[in-house]
Amino acid sequence: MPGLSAAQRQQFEEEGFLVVEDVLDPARDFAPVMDEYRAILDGIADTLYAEGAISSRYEHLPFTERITEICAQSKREFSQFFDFSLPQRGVKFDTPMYTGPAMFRLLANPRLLDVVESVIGPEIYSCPVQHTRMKLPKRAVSNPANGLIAKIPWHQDNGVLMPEADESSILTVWMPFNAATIANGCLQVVPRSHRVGLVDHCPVGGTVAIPDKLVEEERALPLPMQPGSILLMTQRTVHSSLDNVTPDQVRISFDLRFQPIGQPTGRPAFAQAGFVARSAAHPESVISDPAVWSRNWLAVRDQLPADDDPAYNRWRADAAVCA
Ligand SMILES: O=C(O)CCC(=O)C(=O)O
Ligand SMILES: [Fe+2]
Repeated sequence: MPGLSAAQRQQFEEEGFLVVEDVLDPARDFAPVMDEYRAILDGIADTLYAEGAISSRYEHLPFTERITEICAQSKREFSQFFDFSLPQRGVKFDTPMYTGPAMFRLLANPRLLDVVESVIGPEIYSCPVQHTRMKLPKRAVSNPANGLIAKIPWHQDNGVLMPEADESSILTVWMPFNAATIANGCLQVVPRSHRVGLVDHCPVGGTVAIPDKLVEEERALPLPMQPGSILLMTQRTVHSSLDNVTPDQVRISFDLRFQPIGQPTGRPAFAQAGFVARSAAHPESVISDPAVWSRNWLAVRDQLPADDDPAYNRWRADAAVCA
C-alpha cells in the first residue's frame, strides 16, 4: 500500500491541497474510459448528422478535436452524455448520463484508494458528488454557466454541498485526463485557505461562487498537471479553474470525492449512488460490480422527475454579502 508519505500528508494538512504525481497510469487506467467515450460520441455524431446539424460525422478526427468541432458547428453541447452525475435541475427519465463500467473501475482503482486511505483512513465511501468535465475552447462554449464545459468560479466544495456535510471529511480528488495547462484551463487554489472555515457563497449562473471581495486572488496558485497525477483538496480549500483560451484543446478531467463511511455526503438527492469503495472493518460491504453502481445511478434518475428540484446548496441571492 504505497499511499502518501508522512511529509506529503503533512503538506496536505498545512496547505489544504497536494498534487501527487504518477498515481495512475493513463494508458491502463484512462484508455478504457476513452473507449466508452468514443462510442458515446459516435452516437451523438450519428444523430446530429441525421438531423443535418453537422456536415460530417468527423469520425477520423481525434476525440477532443472531434467533440470541439461537433459542438462549434451544432452550437450545442453534450457534457451531460459523458458525466457520471445528474444535473441539478429538470432531470427527466431519459436525461443522458454516463455510468460505464470503465468509470466505475477508475473510481475503485486500488492505487487511488491507497492515497485516499492515507488521508481519510481505511473505511472509504465514494461520495456521489463527482463529475467528468470537458472544458471546451471558449469559442465552442455555447453556455458559459455550464461548469462541465466552462471555467469554474472561486468556491469551496463545502459550499456546493448541503449543510449536513459541514462536519464530514470529504476529500476531493481531481485528475486531468489529458495535460491540464494554464492555457487550457487548469485548476488554481488559494494555499492555506482551508483553515478559515466555510466562506459565504452566492448563487451565480447555474452554480455558486465566493464573491470576489472575499477571495485573496493575489495568492492564487495555478496547478498545471500531467495525466496520471491527482490533486487532493479538502472540502474547504478555495479553488477555481481558468478559461480554456486555446483554439482547439479540450481539457478533460474527473473530479471524485471520498469520505469516511457513515458521514453525510452533502447531496441527499443522490445518496443512493454513493457506495463503499473499501472497508477493512466490513469488506463484505464493498461494491465491486460496476452494474450495481450503474443501476443505483439510474434509480436516482428515475426518482428525481417525480418531485420538485431538490435543494443542492444553502445560498441565497438576496443575502447582503451577494449585493
Ligand atoms: O474542473 C474544474 O474546472 C473545476 C473542478 C472543481 O471545482 C472540483 O473538482 O471541485
Ligand atoms: Fe470544486
